[in-house]
Amino acid sequence: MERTFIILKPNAVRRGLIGEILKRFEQRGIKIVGLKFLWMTQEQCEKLYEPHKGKPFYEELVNFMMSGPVVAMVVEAPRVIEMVRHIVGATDPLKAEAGTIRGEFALTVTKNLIHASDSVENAEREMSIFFSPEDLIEYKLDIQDDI
Ligand code: IDP
Ligand code: MG
Repeated sequence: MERTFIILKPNAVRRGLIGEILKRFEQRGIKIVGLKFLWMTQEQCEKLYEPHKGKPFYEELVNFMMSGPVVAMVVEAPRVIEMVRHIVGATDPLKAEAGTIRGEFALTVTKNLIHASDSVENAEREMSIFFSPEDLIEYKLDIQDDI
């Protein structure tokens, strides 16, 4: 079993796409173990995007991510890191496959709607910025034996 970290970016919230996006994870059988609605602080945002510091798009990205509230979540499933990246689609919406979240709803790289961790190490690091261990809930999904 594996966990990953997801953020629905401020434009996903402003565009009323929270339900549409969460539905895609739920219907796939992915279990939500942590969920928060929050407005990122500068400190949280800089920690999250620390690996991108110094890149040309860094300032724009940080400002955008703090432009409104976001939905942060931790989800659990077998091979979930790769699975979620697949559901999300390529970073550039132009290259994101049809049927992916970015491939269906996003237009530009900066405003590509959603963040998802790309490795076990980054998932651990990123979720710890927003969730403490006691925020993550252990329970059994009704569908768990059928997926
Ligand atoms: P990812 O979100 O698909 O993992 P990363 O390469 O980790 O993509 O980049 C983090 C975020 O930075 C992207 O989701 C996107 O919003 C933004 N970003 C990445 N590359 C560019 C770029 O070339 N121009 C503008 N924004 C970018
Ligand atoms: Mg990334």
